[in-house]
Amino acid sequence: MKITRVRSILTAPDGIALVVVKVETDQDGLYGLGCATFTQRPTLVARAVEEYLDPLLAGRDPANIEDLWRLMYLNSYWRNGPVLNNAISGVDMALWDIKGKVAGMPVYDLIGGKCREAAMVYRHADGRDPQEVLENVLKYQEQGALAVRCQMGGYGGRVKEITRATAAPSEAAPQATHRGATPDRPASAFPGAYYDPDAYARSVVALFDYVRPRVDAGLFLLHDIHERLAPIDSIRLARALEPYRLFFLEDPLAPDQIEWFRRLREQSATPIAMGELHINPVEWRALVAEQLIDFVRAHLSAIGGFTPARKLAALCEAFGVRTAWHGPGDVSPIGHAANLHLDLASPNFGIQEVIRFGEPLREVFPGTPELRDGYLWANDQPGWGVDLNEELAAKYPIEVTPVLWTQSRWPDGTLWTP
Ligand code: GCO
Ligand code: MG
Repeated sequence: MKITRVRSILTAPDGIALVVVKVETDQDGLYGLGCATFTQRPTLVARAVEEYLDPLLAGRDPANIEDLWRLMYLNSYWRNGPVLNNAISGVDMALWDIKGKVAGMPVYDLIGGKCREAAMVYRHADGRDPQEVLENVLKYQEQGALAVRCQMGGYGGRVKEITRATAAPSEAAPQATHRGATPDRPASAFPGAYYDPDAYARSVVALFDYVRPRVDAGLFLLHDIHERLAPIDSIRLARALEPYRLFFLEDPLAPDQIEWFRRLREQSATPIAMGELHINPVEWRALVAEQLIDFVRAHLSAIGGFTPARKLAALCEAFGVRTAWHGPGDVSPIGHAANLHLDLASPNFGIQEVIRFGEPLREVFPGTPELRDGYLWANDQPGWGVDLNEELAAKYPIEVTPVLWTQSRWPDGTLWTP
């Protein structure tokens, strides 16, 4: 069997740019699909696939996944960047899809079989104030959710976006439109997504103080700091949240702050989740081996796909760390299926993040996993069990514009990790 062509498909059925890679073979009708979604830089991933991986892989046997993964990884000499990792992931997941189709088995069967029937998921409850967040949590609770993430406003609390127009030097500083986490800022402030880290941290404690006693005691609650605080303020917040028994507190620190995790661990018993921003194995090795985190959360395509994620899951198992793979809207249904197959086959699975899959997305990707009663369910079709309707995908072109939300700023205008 030989690979004949590797190409990428860009589509945005639910309004978020997704990158899918298709690996075609010389066997009639046999192909595989993989997720390569880096939504902030989708066209670069597509070019890496078509200009470098397609010629590299043409004529090779798709059965040798381990060898092909290393071939793609080492071929650029410089490695471990998000663009190339995503491109490698697109091919890697497609090769697993092909292997499953050849064997007539879902991927979770290929890697050892099910440890559980379905994966417990958490839903996202947002709101402008604690009351609105609570209403959304209760709505999910009624629908059978077992776990809910609570956020007030965007990441970092209520964010006020200043565009170039409102930040013209002749204008007075834009005024705060609501109390709380929207700060005043200097006149002629740079454009960006402004938030006040101190007000944000206080608002999170107030949020859980309001929500926790008003929902079922057994409902799991989560929160994502999204690296919005200075390290010591994250530690203080993790301690303040202990009485509310979070299932986990996510991204209290940035990937390059490994030393701070040691301090955080000594200070707080709030369970910690980390890893959606990881791209290089050195970023997670110490966190897992020193048991500094409780849940690993890699974005599968950003670390290079299913092959490295499977190894990461096994490493975590040895150290008592559980998995909580990244599953937001900027993961394609193929990527969600890859998360799910790993969830089903990993003894140390913890929880799965998931979004509501919109109707257009389900039509473009027939076989998308089903969300039911607080769990995500896979079908038992060979490979990932998810296909791509390319004609329909073409009806949802992606849009490439400068990303504003990653220009997150503190009240004085300082850029901070988004
Ligand atoms: C999460 C996240 C995401 C990211 C997004 C970036 O789901 O935990 O932090 O929503 O912000 O994937 O593109
Ligand atoms: Mg997150």
